[in-house]
Amino acid sequence: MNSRLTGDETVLWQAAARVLDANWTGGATVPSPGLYPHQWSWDSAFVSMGLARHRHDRAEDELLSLFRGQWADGLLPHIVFNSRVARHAYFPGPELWDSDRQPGAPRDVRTSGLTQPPLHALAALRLHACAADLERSRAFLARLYPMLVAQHRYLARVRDLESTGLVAICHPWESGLDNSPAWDRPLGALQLPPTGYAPRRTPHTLPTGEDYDRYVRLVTLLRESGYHPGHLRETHPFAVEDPLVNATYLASTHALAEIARIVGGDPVPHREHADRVHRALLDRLWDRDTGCFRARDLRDGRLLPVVTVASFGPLLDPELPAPVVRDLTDLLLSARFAGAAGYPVPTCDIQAPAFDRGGYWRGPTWINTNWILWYGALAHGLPVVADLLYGSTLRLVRQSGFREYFDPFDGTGRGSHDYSWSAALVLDLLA
Ligand code: 2M8
Repeated sequence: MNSRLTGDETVLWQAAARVLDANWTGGATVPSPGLYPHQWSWDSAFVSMGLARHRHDRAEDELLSLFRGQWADGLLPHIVFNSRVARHAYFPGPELWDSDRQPGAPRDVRTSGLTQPPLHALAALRLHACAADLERSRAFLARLYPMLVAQHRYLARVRDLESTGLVAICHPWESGLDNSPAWDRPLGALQLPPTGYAPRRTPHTLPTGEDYDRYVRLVTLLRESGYHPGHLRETHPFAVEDPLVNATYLASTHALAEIARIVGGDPVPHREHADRVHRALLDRLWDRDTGCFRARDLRDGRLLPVVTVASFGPLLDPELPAPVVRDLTDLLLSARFAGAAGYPVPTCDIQAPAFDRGGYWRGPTWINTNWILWYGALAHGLPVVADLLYGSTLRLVRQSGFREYFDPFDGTGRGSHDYSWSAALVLDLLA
């Protein structure tokens, strides 16, 4: 624990550490014991950064445990299932994905067949930056490096659908912002046969049953194609270049270059690739007319209309030109995103018709997205913005605890209690 913490901060720290201890299953952390009883990909990246401040050994195990689920082509699945958890405990369970019938999937663990924002190299480097035992940490990085390289190679080979440098998501779950209003248009265009799935998820009012029919339909198409790259490229109906996903990809590509340097590998190809992703982000997703980044629907070539918190993701790009950073911060601090009475950035433009203050990823404020913006603001030398994000994010957990998400106007906690990344990122903020 940081010895300069005030009494109040120490209490917060200890409470956050208790959440992570309680959600530790022996080799990894569940996002929340009741609602999400398996291991999730970007959750583990966030959680590892908090664990690094509390139990460094566990932080490394967290990432290694996730990579047990990696497929032969490098795909790092968004869920690694715990076989000891009852079948009905989470929908959709392993049977939806059939990973055990895929030749490239691991044999000893069942997984999903989707990705999530690739923050893992960035997380691994952050673990190293606060390691007490540098020799041990270097050995950990050397072990993880080839797995990270394979993860990035998969993204570049299989998910760069139009050879632009950017990667595409093929399912809303891959964005991490599941029911974001940004996905309403491409999801609405999806042809739906009747399915037999009916989610029973009382703590959430959203996504709705109809959203789930569409989510399941997209997975069915992927599974039936054998998760084939050709299907993704040519026919899969949901293919979107998202600014937040690509910003995490870019930040992790930079981190990969640094990890390569530390472990005696060649950083140059990673640096060159980062440069390509940086240029593509600006060429393809920056919308000069509205002064923000937007997701691009590859199936009709158009930018998606709703501005969400993902539009600020490219603050993670260290080379973002100063005028672009200025436009983004102006929007971030405007009534559309920061008008929420001292609480941090909501998931959707408050003035958009789709904004819903209680609607999961359609309006509430989340700790992880605000952590990303805080991190990006610091890297761009914007201490005032970073301080605002820092203070308002901590205010949420002081007021409502480590909830999954929060009302952006009054900070009321929503969704699950004792949510791991909310606790972990508070540890990282306080460190
Ligand atoms: C939520 O996503 C899962 C599907 O992957 C779900 O709704 O059941 C999202 O908040 C996602 O970003 C997160 O990683 C996951 C586990 O916390 O839950």
